[in-house]
Amino acid sequence: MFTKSAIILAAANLAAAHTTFQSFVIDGKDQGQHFAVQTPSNGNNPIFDVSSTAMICNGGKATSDQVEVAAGSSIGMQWHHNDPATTSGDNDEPIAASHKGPVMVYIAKAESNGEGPVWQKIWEEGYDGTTWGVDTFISNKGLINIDLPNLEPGDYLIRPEMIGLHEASGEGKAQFYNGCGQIKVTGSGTLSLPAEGTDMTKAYSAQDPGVLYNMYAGEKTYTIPGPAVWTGASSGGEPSTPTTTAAPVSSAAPTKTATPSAPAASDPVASPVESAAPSAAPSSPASDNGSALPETFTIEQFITWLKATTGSSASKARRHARAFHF
Ligand SMILES: [Cu+2]
Repeated sequence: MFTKSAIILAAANLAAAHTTFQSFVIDGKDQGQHFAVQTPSNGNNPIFDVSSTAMICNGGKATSDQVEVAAGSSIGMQWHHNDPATTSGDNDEPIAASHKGPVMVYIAKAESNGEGPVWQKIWEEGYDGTTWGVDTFISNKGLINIDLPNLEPGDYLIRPEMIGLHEASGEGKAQFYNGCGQIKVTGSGTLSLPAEGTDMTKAYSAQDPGVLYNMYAGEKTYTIPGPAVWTGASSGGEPSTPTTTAAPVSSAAPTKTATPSAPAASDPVASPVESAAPSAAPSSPASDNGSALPETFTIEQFITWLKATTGSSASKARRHARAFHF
């Protein structure tokens, strides 16, 4: 169990271990420090105000360079704790492990400058009850690698982002990190971005459950803030939970629009669970799917049960979280 003082002590040690997006990695090759990347005006410091214009591209200035990448192919975005990256002895490279939270990627047409409701979320990784998006990010040494949607050719801004939730039980304390890169999409892609997208200065609110969040409360669920992943995104877009398998989209059928994957109909949790729990569970209706665990169960049933159980106490945990003063 965590105690309040332990949390305060931990938080005090987390002060300045931030991160920035610094280069593209295409076909395994780093394209060069800052090449086609809008370097943030604020160093590696986080943004706290979700309505700030820094939420668009972190104060980065547009430059004339671009990275070329074919529609539907993979694109890597490399982050580091410091700029330039510390090569050795930096325990907070690419980011302090305390900075747990989601990782997301958005895209917009370059001509928009990122301003207004122009962004589509194309990838996200939140929390599966064990691993955060940031944990994966750290094990990948700060590289966010995703597959681009099958976009029509043109100039785009791509915007990786992560949120550090280590102090986010206090309103306005979640740490937002983003950066914009400039890409020229080549190839024979056919998808246009929807006319209406997300304005990054309005994408989140300070009270969103995924922004005002006590990561020390032991909740096993987490709601990634912002819009849903665009259905045109060909891959990613699924938090890596063990209950869902992202439906692979055949690259041989580039004109096909990917649909977001849903839990398979044959998933065992969909069938009613025959009650094995005799009298102990007082108020659970027999028709409730998943609130009682049978004597033997699949991992999917267990996760559903766990979500149902922890979900019911989530709002209470958040109220407690607000009482903490760091
Ligand atoms: Cu930090």
